Amino acid sequence: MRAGTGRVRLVAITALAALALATAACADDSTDGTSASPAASGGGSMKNGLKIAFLPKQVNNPYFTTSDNGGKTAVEEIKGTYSETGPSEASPSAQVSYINTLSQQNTDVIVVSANDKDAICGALNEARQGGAKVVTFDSDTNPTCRDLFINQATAEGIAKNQVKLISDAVGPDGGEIAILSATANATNQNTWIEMMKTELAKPEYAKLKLVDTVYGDDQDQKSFTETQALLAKHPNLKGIISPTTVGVAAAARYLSGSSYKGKVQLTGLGTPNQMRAFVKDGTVKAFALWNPADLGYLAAYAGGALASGLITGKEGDKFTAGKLGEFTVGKDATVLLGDPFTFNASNIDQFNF
Ligand code: RAM
Repeated sequence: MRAGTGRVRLVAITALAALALATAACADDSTDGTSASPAASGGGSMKNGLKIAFLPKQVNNPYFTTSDNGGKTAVEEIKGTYSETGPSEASPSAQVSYINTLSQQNTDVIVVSANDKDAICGALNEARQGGAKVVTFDSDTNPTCRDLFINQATAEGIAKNQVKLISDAVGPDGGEIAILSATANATNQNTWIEMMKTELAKPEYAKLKLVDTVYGDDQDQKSFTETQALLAKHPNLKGIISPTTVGVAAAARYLSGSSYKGKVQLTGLGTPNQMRAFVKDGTVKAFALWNPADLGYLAAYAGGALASGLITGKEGDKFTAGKLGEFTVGKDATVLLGDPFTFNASNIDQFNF
C-alpha cells in the first residue's frame, strides 16, 4: 500500500541518485569549471556560482539539518555557493534580520521555511526587489512574497494520513483526541490542522472527537510539558496527533516513560531516527513524513532554475531537479514533492535520517 509503494520509490530514488552522481562525475571531467551545468530542462543551462542560502524555521532541529543538507548537495551539483543561517527559536519575526543580512550579501536565492506567513513578507519582498529569488519550502508565506513554494505533500494528503493513522491506532471505539502542534503561526501546521478538521468531519471518523489543540512551539521541553498538561486536562484522551518532528518526539518520550504508554495512542510527522526507539518500545505504532533531504534538494534546484532564468514560476514551467527528475510548477506557483510516507516497525530500520 502507501508505505510499500513509497519504499519502492525511495529505493528507486537511491538507485537514480547513484546514476545521477555517476553522470555528473563524467560531465565534470569535460567542463573547464566556468561553463554552466546542464542541470535544468527548458532549453537553457543552470548558472554557475549562484549564492543559495537556506533559512529554516530554526537551525537546531534535525528535520531542517536533513533538509538543508539535501539543499547543500544540490547546490554543490549546480556549482553554486551554499549557506545556512537562521534563528534558534521558531518565533514569527525571528527570521527578518537574517533575510535582511542575506539581502545585503547579494544572495541570489533565499530558500526559507516560514514561521509566519506574513511577518517576513516585507523583508522577503525587499530582497526580491534587490534581485533575489525567494523559494519557500516546508512552510509557505503569503504567495505574494515568494517566487515558488516547494510543498512536501498536499495538505489534504497529510491530513488524511494523520487522521487515518490515529484512527487505526485508537481502534474502532474511537474517543477523544488532541493535536500537539508547533508554533501557533506556522503556515504549514495551520493548513494541516484545518484539513484534519475537514477529514475528521467525515462519517467514518464520527467516533473520534477533537477536544484540544496545543502548541509546543517546536521546543522539545515545551512540547513535553504540553503533552503532560494535555493528559492531565483530558483524562479520557485516547490519542494525540503531533504533526511536527519536535512535538511528536517529545510527546513520545513523555508517553513512553508514563503510565499512559500503550493506552494513549500517538502519531504525527516524525523523523525515523528520532522515533525509532518509541516504535520499538510500543509507544507509537506508525507515523509519517516525507524525505526532508529530497525536499531541500528540490528547493535548491528550483531556486537555481529561477535565478538562471530557466523558469519564472508560472504554472506549467518545467525544470529538472538532478536525481529527482523533472518537476512541473502547479497552481499558485507551487511545486509538489510527492506523497507522505508511513513508517512503522516493519520498515523503520531501513531509514537513517
Ligand atoms: C517540524 C517543523 C516543520 C514540519 C515538520 C514535520 O520539524 O515544524 O515545519 O514540517 O516538523
